[in-house]
Formats: sequence, C-alpha cells, structure tokens
Amino acid sequence: MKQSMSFIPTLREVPADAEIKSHQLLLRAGFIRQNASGVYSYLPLGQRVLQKIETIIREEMNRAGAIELLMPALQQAELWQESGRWYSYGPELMRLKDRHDRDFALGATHEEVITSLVRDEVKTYKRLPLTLYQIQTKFRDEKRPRFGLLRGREFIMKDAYSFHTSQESLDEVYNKMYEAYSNVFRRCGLNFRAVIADSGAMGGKDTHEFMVLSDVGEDTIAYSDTSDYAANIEMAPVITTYEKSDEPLRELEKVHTPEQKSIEEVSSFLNVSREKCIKSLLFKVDEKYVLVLVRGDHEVNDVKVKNLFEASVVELASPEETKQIMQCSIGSLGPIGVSEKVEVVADKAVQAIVNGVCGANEEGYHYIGVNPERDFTVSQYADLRFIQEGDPSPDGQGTIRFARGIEVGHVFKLGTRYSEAMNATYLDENGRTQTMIMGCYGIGVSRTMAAIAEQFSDENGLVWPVAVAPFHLHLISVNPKNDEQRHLADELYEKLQNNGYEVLYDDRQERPGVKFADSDLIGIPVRITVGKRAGEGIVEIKVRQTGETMEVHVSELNETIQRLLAI
Ligand code: 9G3
Repeated sequence: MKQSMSFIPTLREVPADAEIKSHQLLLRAGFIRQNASGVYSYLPLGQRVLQKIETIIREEMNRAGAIELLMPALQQAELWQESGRWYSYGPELMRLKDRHDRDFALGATHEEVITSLVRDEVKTYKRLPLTLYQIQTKFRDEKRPRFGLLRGREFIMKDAYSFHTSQESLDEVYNKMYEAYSNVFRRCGLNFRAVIADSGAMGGKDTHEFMVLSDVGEDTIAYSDTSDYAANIEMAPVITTYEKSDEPLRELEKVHTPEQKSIEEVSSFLNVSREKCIKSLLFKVDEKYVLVLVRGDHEVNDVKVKNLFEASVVELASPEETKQIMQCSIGSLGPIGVSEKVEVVADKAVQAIVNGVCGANEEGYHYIGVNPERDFTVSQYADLRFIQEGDPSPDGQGTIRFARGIEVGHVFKLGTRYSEAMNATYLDENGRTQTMIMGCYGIGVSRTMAAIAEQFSDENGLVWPVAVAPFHLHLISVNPKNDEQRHLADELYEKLQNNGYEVLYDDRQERPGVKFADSDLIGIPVRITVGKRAGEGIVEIKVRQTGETMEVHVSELNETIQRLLAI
C-alpha cells in the first residue's frame, strides 16, 4: 500500500479522554476512531491487525475441530425468554423493536441462538460431539465504557459452542480449546496466564479465563509465588484456618461512639485492632436482605456471596434501604439484635473473634466484648472474603501474590444450563431421549488487539509482533523528489511485494522527520529507508522492537529481511 493513496490519519497530540497508552496510540496512529462512547471504527491499519488475529484464531479453532458458521446479531426475544435471560439481564442487554413491534435483542452472546439451531438440526447421538464457532460483533451496553477497545459497547468476539453426549466428551473438547487458546495467545506474542475463574451466571462448574498480565487490567489475579496456581480473585478460595485466642471472655457492653463510622475510625476510637472488629454489610441477594459479616481487616467477596446463595443478582443495599431495614446507617450495622427478616452469614474468620467490636444497630453506638455464638448467631459460616496477598495459596503451595490482568479469553463447561431450558435433546444409542451437555468458549478479538498494543508499545508508539502486524515492512523514501532515491524505492516496493512481503510504502511529499515519527508511531516490525546512499545501492534497516539499525546493500536485503522477520 502506498501511503500517498491510503487512509492513515495519524495525530500528533494525545486525545484528551484516552487514559491508557494502547487507547492513545491506536487513536494517534490512525488504527481506530471513536464514533460514540464505546463504539469504534477500525481504520485500514486496525482492520488489517484484526484480520491477522482472526486468521490465527481460525487456524487454531479449525485445528481443534471446531467448525465456523455465522449467526445473526439480531436475536428474537422468544429465545431469551425460553432461557429466562430476557428477564434476568438489565440495561446491559441492548433491546429493540422491529417494524411489527416485535422484541429483539442485539446479540451480547449466542448461547440461545446456537442452542435453538442445534436443537432443531441434531436429533441423534451419532452427530455429537459438535463444536461450532463464529467471529462476530457483540453488543453490551456497558455502564462505563472505557480504555478504548478494552471495554466497548460493540466489540468483536470469537464465540464457540460445543455439544456432547457425556461429561468426558465435554472434558475432551474443553481441554482441546484450552490448548487452542494457549496457542492463539502465544502466537500473538502475549504474556498470558490461564486462571481458574468463576462461572457466575453461566452456571456449570469448570471455567478458566485467559488473562494478559497488564497494569491496566481490570481483573485481579491471585497467583502462588511457588506453584502455577492462578485464579481470578473473585473465586480464589481462602484456606486459612483461625485460632480462637484463649483470653477470658468479657461482658458485652454498649459504648457511645459518636461520628465513628468506618472500621478504621472505630478501631482507633476504641483502641481495638481491626482484626477484632466485625465489619457488617447489608446486601440485597435477589429479593431478600442478607447481613454479611467479615473481620475488620478483610473485604466481602460479593461473588462468593452470590455463589453461596446461588443468586443471580447480589448488590450492596443502598443507604436508604439500609436505614429502612436496619433502622440505622451503614456505619452502625452489626449482627446483634437483627430482625429475623434479615439473614446473617459470616466469613469463617469471624467465628474466631474473641471480645470483639461490632455496630450496635443504633446510630452512634457500638458493642465491645462481643463474642460470636454467645452474643449473636449466624445462619452459616462460609468462605466469604476476598483472598489477600500473603494468604496461603489454595493449592497449599506458597503464598498468594496479586497481578492485574486483561481478560482476553474465557472457556466454560456449561453443562445443561441452556440445553435443559431450551429442550435441546437427542436420542442415545438405546433410543432414549437425553439432554445435550454443552461448553462455550470466547475470545475478545478487538480486546486482544488492544492488549497486544498495551503490552508491546513504547514511548514512541505501537510495536507490532510480526504475526499480527498490519504490514511486514515499512519502506520509506526520504526524498521522493530525488530521482535516484525514488527509483530505488519504487523498485524495492515492487520486488519486496513480489517476494511475498506486505509493504507499506511511505512515498508522501513529507519532511523526513514526519515520516520517521509516523513510522515509529505505526509500529511495523521492520523499516527500510532509501536515503542519500541510494546511489551506492545502500539502504538503512531499522528493527522497530529493538531499535537496532544497520546499513545493507540491496543485494543482501532479502536474506536480511528474512532473518529479521523470522517468519
Ligand atoms: C448478556 C449480556 C452480557 C453478558 C452476557 C449476556 C457476559 C453473558 C457471559 C458470556 C459467556 C460466554 C459465549 C462465549 C464465551 C463467553 N456478559 N456473559 O452471557 F445478555 Cl448483556 O458471554 N458466551
């Protein structure tokens, strides 16, 4: 492609609302442009990178035995009503009506569509297992789209779905997909970890997320400093055991704690360590209220609360709800004297507190000398807190460290969550009707592009690994007005393309400084500069990733490029 006839609108200045470097650079280098909040156009260079990533994904999906199809983005509401998700999803699911006033959803994911398709077409065990995938646009009306392509409202996903007659068959495909995902992200050059994840509303049990390690990642990974254990912090179990101290029990006593709300304030006001404070938070768990207790130095893990109650929605009660239900504000909540319409559950650490402190459910008052079992009971003690750095690793090896990650892939063992609800059945070898067992597997394609940009860019711009670069070579003629230089550059442009390289040719009438700055910004792996030594047949080569430069005679150009691109 000749830049004088292309569409690569680079920018000098950093766009104001772009906070992270991949977002800034993809905008500045002319790869994307925002149309609306969380909605982007992929300009020619961005589109070429997407194509490279999709090609890698297709190769690995096909190798894993998955078959590509393409489903509609427009999904009739009836399917989502069958699965029940029409009612359980809120404003995040984009909905619309057609001209006949019928309800539709814009596809946020395709479990319903694929299950209805397979249910209608597959009736016998002989046709299973079957794994189908697509690469398609998804719509999710995120409350706070941000970080460019990392959290958009319209994005590109590869989503695959597998159908099985047995758990063993699902396990086999799941493992193949796990392997295929590892190949995809390795071929993209990404530094990733597969972490044990929470299946959330998807039902099913096994699930792994593929996380690219990055400081701008929204997810926190809890990993062991000695073993290969790694889990999304949302689900990392806590195996710590707690010893009750043998100090003598003190009397329960209510004390005035004016204006003391937070655990920090209460513990310093009463001169009691945070480990002896009981933090009480009121949650709305589906339609009921639950008071969750954790030790003062721990945090409630709402995903663990959700899984404990197998709820679909768990939210912190608002200050108004709290006042109405508990007759006091959030800073005075406690487990003593709670009305029976509120269930009380506690993290296991609370059980070992002796002579602790908790809110008195009365404005400005707390209890001291609080002893669980004597002064209050809970419906159950469970693992309800977030794991913390320094906690023992759940696999019993080493201690937990945190890292931040960008979720680029997610694989699930769905079980019969959708096939049951939508009656996707088959006749087994004995002629008996059985429900299909399913798996589903997603890769954020546009998000992967942003994750690569985030991981590889430097202060001068984007840096693309060869496998996903928009072009292999960036050919620059320093002074197109100089016949010698222009002729050599034109000749190399033809020759290199004939040798199978993808070449971006900067033939613009621009100052050399502008060309070099744009070249660093765009991040094509190898730059070939035709300048003042053109007459001697000498060109300069620069490797974008390392900054290494060398002068080469055109007769050695081909094998030099071959070595540098190592493709
Ligand atoms: C929705 C909306 C948002 C959603 C979903 C549904 C996430 C939803 C989970 C998945 C599970 C897998 C197939 C590919 C791999 C991931 N956010 N999920 O189901 F209606 Cl608005 O998408 N789907």
